[in-house]
Amino acid sequence: MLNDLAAFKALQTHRAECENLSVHDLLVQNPQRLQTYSLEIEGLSVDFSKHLITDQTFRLLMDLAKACNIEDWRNRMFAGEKINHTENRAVLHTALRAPASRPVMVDGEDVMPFIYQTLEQMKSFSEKIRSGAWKGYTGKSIKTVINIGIGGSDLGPRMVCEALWPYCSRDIEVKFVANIDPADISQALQDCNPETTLFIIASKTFTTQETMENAQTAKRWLLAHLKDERAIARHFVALSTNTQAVAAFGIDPAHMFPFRDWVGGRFSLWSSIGLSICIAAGFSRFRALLDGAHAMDNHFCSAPLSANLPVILAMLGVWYRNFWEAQTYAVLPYSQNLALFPAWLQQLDMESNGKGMDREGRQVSYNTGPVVFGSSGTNGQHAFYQLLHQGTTLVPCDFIAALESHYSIGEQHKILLANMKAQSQALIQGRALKEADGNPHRVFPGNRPSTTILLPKLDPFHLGRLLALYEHKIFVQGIIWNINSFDQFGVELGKELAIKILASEE
Ligand code: G6Q
Repeated sequence: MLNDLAAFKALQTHRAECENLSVHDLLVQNPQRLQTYSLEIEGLSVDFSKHLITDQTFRLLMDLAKACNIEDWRNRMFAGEKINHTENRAVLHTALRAPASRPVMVDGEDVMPFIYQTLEQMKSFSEKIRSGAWKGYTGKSIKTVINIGIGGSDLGPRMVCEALWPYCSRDIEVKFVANIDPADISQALQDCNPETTLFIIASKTFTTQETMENAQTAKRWLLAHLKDERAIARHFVALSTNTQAVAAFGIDPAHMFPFRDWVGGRFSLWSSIGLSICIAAGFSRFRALLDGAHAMDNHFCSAPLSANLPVILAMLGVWYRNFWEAQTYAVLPYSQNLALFPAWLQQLDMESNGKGMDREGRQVSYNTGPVVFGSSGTNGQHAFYQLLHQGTTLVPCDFIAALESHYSIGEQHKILLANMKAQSQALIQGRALKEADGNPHRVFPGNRPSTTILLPKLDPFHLGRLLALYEHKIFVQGIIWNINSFDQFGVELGKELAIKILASEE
């Protein structure tokens, strides 16, 4: 097991030596520290100088990464090996953003032609919707698009559409319905005109209870107004792996945008699940998002471990989770357009690494994934940051911001960035009793770690890189913890019980 490895034990011994480490002192004493512990890769800069680490810690963390064969596992994932062993599936969201020229084989088939054929289908359809060439049943162009999906079929595209808002068409409104609460679909339909509304039914399995129920409601709503089954073909499309179920629902498989079982739900925004992004922001923006993610894939595959961003972020997370017993981790984007990023990341991280069995089916004897939470800054500062600064729990934080704003109105962006800098500084430097005028309530313990990630601008390319950075970080942690990050059996029991409860109430 992980905690039997010599590299793990060396970190345990080293941890005891870090008890009195003051990172603020290290920062003051060593002006080179920021340079040593930051990386800039084509404009994306990551500052990890405010972590509870020394050169020795960093070396030992990299030794652990090596001992866990990160590079080997990474290569196996990219090559299409079935590393999701509990479901006997490959894990190939990376192929969705790769160039067409390099074959990726799954079960003897090169999947790249299929990927590019689907991208072509998405391009052509989204362009027709955006130009108004696609007509609804009564001959009118589409004005509202409603994506009905949940979990991975919702959070990714919803977050990206919000993040790329400045790039999105103002002529077409794109909405998202996920919840089985009738309020969700009812409110989404409230002001829609059935003649100009398109429904995207996004479901990998096409059996998910919430999505199917909401899709049926949408179909009834449409037919109640347009009174002809033939209208469905002009107002419904499906994003799925399940052709049979799509046809059974009444959607022509010609209007289905396929993907394959080697795309996990929480990694699916790069697949046809991204159709709403193509419609909202345009296909070229979606392509730029894929290209950004691919650039991060290349970095992850080629950079040595000690200069590899996903590996560094992952190992810092392991340091706190396994050696400092940190239960939680906060993600704090200083960007209104990234307001949904914490919810997306929460699923990505907690569904991937919230596991207690190792790959061999043994109960682990060490911590795995943390509780992930967060919200956009500066809003969070006025809400839960109190605990980050003075609470009794260590919460490592990630601050994320774009250096350039899309908006030059007022002084807001400058103030936003100043606040972010101030927070990471306050967390690490703290305030001693003397500086707090002897008032213990105004003391900040300090020594609270954070990473700062800066993008040049929140554009599709850099957003793609940021998302892939976190995907690979979580992958690396799953390998260290020897768990399968790609299944999600933990969501099943509740689903089964809900069906039984429903049946018993009928
Ligand atoms: C993600 C999960 C889960 C999934 C939803 C929706 O990795 O598997 O969030 O995306 O349960 O599933 P469908 O797309 O099959 O409706």
